[in-house]
Amino acid sequence: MRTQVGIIGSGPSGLLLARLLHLQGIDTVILESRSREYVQGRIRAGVIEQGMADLLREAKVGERMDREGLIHEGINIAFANRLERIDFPSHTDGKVVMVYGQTEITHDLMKAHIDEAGGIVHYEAPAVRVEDYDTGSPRIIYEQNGQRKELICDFVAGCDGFHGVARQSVPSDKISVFARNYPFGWLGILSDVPPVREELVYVSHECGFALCSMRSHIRSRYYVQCDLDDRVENWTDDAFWDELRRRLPPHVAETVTTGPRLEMSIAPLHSFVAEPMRFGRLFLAGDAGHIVPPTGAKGLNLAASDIYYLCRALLAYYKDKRTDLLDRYSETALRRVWKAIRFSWWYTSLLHKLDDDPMTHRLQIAELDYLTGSVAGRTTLAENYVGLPYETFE
Ligand code: FAS
Ligand code: PHB
Repeated sequence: MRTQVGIIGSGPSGLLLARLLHLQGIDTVILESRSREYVQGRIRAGVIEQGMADLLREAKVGERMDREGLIHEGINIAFANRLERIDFPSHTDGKVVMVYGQTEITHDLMKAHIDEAGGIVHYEAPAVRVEDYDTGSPRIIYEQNGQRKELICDFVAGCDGFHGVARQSVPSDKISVFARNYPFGWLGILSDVPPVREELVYVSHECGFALCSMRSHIRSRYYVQCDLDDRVENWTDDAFWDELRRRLPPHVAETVTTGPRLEMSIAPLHSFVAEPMRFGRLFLAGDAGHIVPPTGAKGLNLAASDIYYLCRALLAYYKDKRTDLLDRYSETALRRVWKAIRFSWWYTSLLHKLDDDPMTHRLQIAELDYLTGSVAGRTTLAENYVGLPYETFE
């Protein structure tokens, strides 16, 4: 089988790239190891930067997001029994974020690209490796129905996430990796209860981090920092709600509406970057190239900026036989990635319980007191959270 752009992975990166290329008449085939139902059922990100919202609109899949998504003009930070709000528009020339679950984005992309446009996605067809990516005809070796097959392409987009095979198809001496693992995870609950506040609440507490988020006005997403060796089985719903309220300021805790879990899971926190993100005709995008702790709500949004650059580079090649944007993809994508990696690391280190030394938490409190009490502090928080600008790439 042959196509113009072979894509490994049908998460947000792969689906968005396929959709954008399809709208420009470029043929793609997506190979996805899991079933469509499995991919559709994943509960992940919740906050979208303006750049990603605009890209979804460009992909003509923004209609339900604009109808059902929640515009948020700020976040709250709780510390030392205080609740301090960071306003976005007044510190970023009017920028805001959108709360709209990754699950919904995946649904909208699948509906548009597969169901309505007939885009080719082979589910339960895991890629095994990418070969000949330094030639004009790279090949994706994959398995389907117990048979080994190959997809010959002009280009391969490795959109197969942190555990994918695209990055692993590159010899280790051709790729540099930078990694930092955090000694804690996030225990998350999804529940059909109204959120405790209309905007997100990030919590720094001596017992650990917490986050109050939502998917709608009647569906909430909460997280508490937990040990890496903790297990969902260790937690009853009541135990979760008690721990969340313990970490919130009392005047906020008393307004929490509790309810049964729809889902409960534990996610580890990592920072990871692979350099470069381009190897001949193989390009990495999204989690295949980088991972951030979810504290800064950057993971999904970095996938979007990668796809913004990669799509434009591929279109410049097919429309005008230009290779300059292909050559600039990795450097341009990584410049934005590293700034988000830095912010996510810094924001994670600021809000989480890092050790048992009381001095550590007091220094965190002092930094939060300074940041929320200073125009410069509120500006740096706001401009990073709403998302740093995409580079001009044309
Ligand atoms: P994805 O991992 O979403 O998709 C990769 C796809 O490739 C998957 O469908 C996988 O099945 C497939 N695949 C893997 N190997 C393959 C192979 N060999 N062959 C074919 N297909 C293969 N980000 C936020 O901004 N906020 C959050 O709160 C947040 N929470 C998260 C919680 C968890 C548990 C995880 C894992 C991530 C979270 N993220 C969050 C980050 C997440 O949203 C990612 O940034 C986003 O899914 C990136 O999308 P993709 O790059 O498409 O990768
Ligand atoms: C979420 O709603 O899942 C969410 C929101 C903000 C974050 C992380 C997760 O920083």
